[in-house]
Amino acid sequence: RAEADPLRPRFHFVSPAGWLNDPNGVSQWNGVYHLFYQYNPEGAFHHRIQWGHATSTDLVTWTDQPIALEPSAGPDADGCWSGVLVNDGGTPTLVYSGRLDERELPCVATGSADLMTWTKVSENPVIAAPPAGVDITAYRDHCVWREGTVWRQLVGSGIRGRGGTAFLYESADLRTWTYIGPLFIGDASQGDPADTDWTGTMWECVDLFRAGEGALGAASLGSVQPDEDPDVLVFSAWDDGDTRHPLYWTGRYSGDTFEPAALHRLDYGGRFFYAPQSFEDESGRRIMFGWMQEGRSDAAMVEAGWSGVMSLPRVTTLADDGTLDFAPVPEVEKLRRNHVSVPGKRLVGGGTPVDTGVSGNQLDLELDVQLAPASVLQLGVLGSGDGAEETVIELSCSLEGENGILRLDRTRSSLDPGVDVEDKSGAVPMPDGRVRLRVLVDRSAVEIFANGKPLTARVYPTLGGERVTLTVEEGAVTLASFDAWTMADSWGGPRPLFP
Ligand code: DQQ
Repeated sequence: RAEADPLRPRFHFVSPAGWLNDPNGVSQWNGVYHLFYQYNPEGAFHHRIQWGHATSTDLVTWTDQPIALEPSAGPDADGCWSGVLVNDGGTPTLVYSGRLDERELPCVATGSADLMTWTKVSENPVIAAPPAGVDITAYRDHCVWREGTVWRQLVGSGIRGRGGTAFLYESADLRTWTYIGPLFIGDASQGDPADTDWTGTMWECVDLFRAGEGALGAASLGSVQPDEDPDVLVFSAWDDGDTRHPLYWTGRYSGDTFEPAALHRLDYGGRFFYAPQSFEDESGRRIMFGWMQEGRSDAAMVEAGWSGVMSLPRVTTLADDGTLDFAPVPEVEKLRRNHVSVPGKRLVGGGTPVDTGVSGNQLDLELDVQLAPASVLQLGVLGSGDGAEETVIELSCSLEGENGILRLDRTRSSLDPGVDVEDKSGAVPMPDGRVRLRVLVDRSAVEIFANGKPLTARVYPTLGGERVTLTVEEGAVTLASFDAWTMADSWGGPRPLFP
């Protein structure tokens, strides 16, 4: 079952067995990139979560390492949930959520110099209880940074009847923490759970960093002047209903609070790029990973034997309008093979698909297009010859020709009636109708970037289609360039799946 699975991605990171969810402890340490992740090797379901671990020198090929953290008698007996890695004066240190009896508390483990063996500290849990007297919805996940001579920590949470929040703490040694207060409290009464930017009743996986040139890291947080680049508070909006999507506030972190300026959607795929975590690498880039969860039933996951895909690492930069832009790290281009360049042309509406001559189920596509006002361009991928299945990426330009919408239409992406095919879409700036579109297709994983705005999702084609088509549904589109590559497997072949 393992190697033949046509839906298992080949150049995205997937776990060697069972279940994967959030990226954890993402970092670069003495030149080596470390990716830890929420892992259940026992099967493709979320249970008694451990920390899987993989390393890389190029963010493209990964080497599996021994399990970093496993539940043991004590505060993490029921799971080692999400957390981060920090450098405590040369000692690699993990701060994570220990789960016991359906609640989570902050725990710490220290690592060997090579980050391969981890020892839980005797002080665990390092915070004995959530803040007293606050009616919380949940309490877990961590953002930890050095500020001057102290450590600061955010723990994701929510206050019942009000909204999501992050509690701020301070410590001299990562073992004893003083509660400061909520950094900022969202307002769950604004909007409702159906909104793609509803802030939820709990914030999972909070991640605070400085945006902008040089991607200043957490070390300099708190030292900003009012006119400088914004700080960014990323969180995964959660609710005990269905709400699961990543959002971010831009604003100013100063003193003990965060003054929000604007709220943004982080990825238009919503739950398909969930629980993102970022770090600043040794070259000063801010790199983010997210969990591309499945869009199929629990039973289908168990049957497949694996679940969850890690997104490609993304470089996060600050756009001129104060929002974040994203692009896959350039290292990914190492996997490109068989370059095909589709000749530039002007395409006019009529809705007839043009075969591009490009095909494959592991692809990197780069298009530079200009849409006339009110035009609609569709790029079909993973299309079967008979057209029965196709995943459609659509760009539409507004009447004024400066803004538009990126949409992913999955209604024909799969003949399997049991998979998620909900429409995904979001706004994209399109100055002069111009769009630089990047699409990475890796079997069931699709990552789309339109002028830096990402839309990530999963698709489950059943017919093995590989066709790539272009269709101008309305108006006129100039195809300035269209480059396509086949993407090699990062494991030199299919990623084996261990039972
Ligand atoms: N996943 C972890 C939690 C986190 C959630 C558990 C987000 O720590 O809140 O596996 O997907």
